[in-house]
Amino acid sequence: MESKMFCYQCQETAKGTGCTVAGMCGKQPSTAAMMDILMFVCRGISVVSTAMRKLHVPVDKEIDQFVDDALFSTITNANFDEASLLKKIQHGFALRNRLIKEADRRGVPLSKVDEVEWCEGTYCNACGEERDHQRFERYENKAREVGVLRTENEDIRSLKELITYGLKGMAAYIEHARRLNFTDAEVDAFIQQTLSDITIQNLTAEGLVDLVLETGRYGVRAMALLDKANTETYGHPQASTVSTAVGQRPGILVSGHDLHDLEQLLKQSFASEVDIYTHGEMLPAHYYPLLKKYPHLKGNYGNSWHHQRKDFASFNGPILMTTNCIVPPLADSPYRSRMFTTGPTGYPGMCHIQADAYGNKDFSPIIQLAKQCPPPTPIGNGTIVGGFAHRQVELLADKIVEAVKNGAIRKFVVMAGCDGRMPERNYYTQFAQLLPNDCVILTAGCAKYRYNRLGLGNIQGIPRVLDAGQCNDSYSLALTTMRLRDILQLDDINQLPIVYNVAWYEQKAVIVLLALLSLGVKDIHLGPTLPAFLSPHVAQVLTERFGIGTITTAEEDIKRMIL
Ligand code: FSO
Ligand code: SF4
Repeated sequence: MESKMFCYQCQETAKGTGCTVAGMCGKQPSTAAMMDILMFVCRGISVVSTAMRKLHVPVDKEIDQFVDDALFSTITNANFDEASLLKKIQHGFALRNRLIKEADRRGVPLSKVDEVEWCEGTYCNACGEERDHQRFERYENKAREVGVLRTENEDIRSLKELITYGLKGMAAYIEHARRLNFTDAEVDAFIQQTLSDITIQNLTAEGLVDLVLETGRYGVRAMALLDKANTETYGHPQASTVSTAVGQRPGILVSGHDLHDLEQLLKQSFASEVDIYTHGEMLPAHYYPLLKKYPHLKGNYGNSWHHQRKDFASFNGPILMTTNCIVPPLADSPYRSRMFTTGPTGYPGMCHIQADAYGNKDFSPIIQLAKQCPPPTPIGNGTIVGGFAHRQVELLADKIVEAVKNGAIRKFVVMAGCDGRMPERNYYTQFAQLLPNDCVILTAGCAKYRYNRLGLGNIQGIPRVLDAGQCNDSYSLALTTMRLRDILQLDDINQLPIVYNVAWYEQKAVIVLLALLSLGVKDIHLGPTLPAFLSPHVAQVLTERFGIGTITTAEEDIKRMIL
């Protein structure tokens, strides 16, 4: 039977091989087709923009912004809304065609690839007229040729997709930084050059492995940029205790990663008699001085992203999704009409809050709705401790080094990454519980929800779970390890008493992984399963070159990683 779609970019892919009928995430084949076309558009734009840059012909910043937003929109659980994807595709083709004309005018030769030459039917290259009213169907048909399976060789496909998913994660981080007015033109040029290379160059497996590492190096740069953007805008994260209790006033729940959206909402709702709560990956907002100063930033509600059907139902008020991860609400869900999307996210029928030309958003519909809702139903009454990004850890450095030297800390375990629905992920809770008392967990990303409320205590005043923040704050963990290497006067970070037991789910975790590899980190245990997009041969190469492996049972892994 011919498959209806093909996607294997996340950890929950069907049967551990690929979603071919519908996405395990809820993505429909028609939506998958729109995403394949959107990636096709991005590759076409990138071929042209890269050729122009090579001949020093300037490329409009709008191109960078479009490519980053488009890549972000195709990340797992970000956008389920075909209408919004269709708009992006049309805009993208128009940008591509404009670039082609400009390249032509400036005498820039272009590769004759389908991504550049295909006339999508809405705007004819020759006359610029609208001429195809069945474009959706045309796109669906075209998607069959240009999706992941367009590359026949399994190993080349595997490496190209590994790089592409890394670029998607990188684009997400760059997009967050851009919202705070921090940009890095070289990172954008790299993203487009790499998309161009994998489209027009006949790269060998060896060449692609080099490109994997180069992608990791730019991933570090992208995360550094976002770290700078976040800390220069909101101050350095501080050790903080976040309440999981609720108040008496109605609330708005904010999920995803975009701090700028949260800040705008906090400002606009300041005098509205409503409270703002964080969900999932928005928890680290409470660690930033210029966000935690808002008295109505009340606390953290619920659990990691995949608990949202339960958490959103009992929250009672509106929910703002600033980024992934969206879980499609059930048809009779009590909260569907209370959900709003913004930025790269989208869901059919949900109200989308669009930014104006200056990036400002009007959140008043959400605030008005909140005022009519009952307060959240209490589901927790405790606290979460976090805020251990690089500056805060630096302040603890003497204590930490002393504890390592006197044997009070035996090992650090980097358990950064993502959470997910699969029952196998209980492994991470068990692993944390079985971890000897002289071990400290370094974490970032939503993986932390598996163990951040276990009450694992502290060692000589150092919490045993040091949460640096969101998945992008894995950069902080890298800085921390490099700092420890310097203080302990070691030549190599792999000589540190650190093991890596990283949980992955979607493509932001892929760029974190590639960043760690590019920094020379060896022996990363990746779980709960290795990515389906790694072919057996590519997985073997990564194991031989970087020591990448997966997990077994919590008991066995404690023995082999710690004891
Ligand atoms: Fe999680 Fe979702 Fe942050 Fe991801 S909420 S899974 S790696 O989007 O980005 O950690
Ligand atoms: Fe399947 Fe993951 Fe792709 Fe969704 S994002 S279609 S679950 S592989």
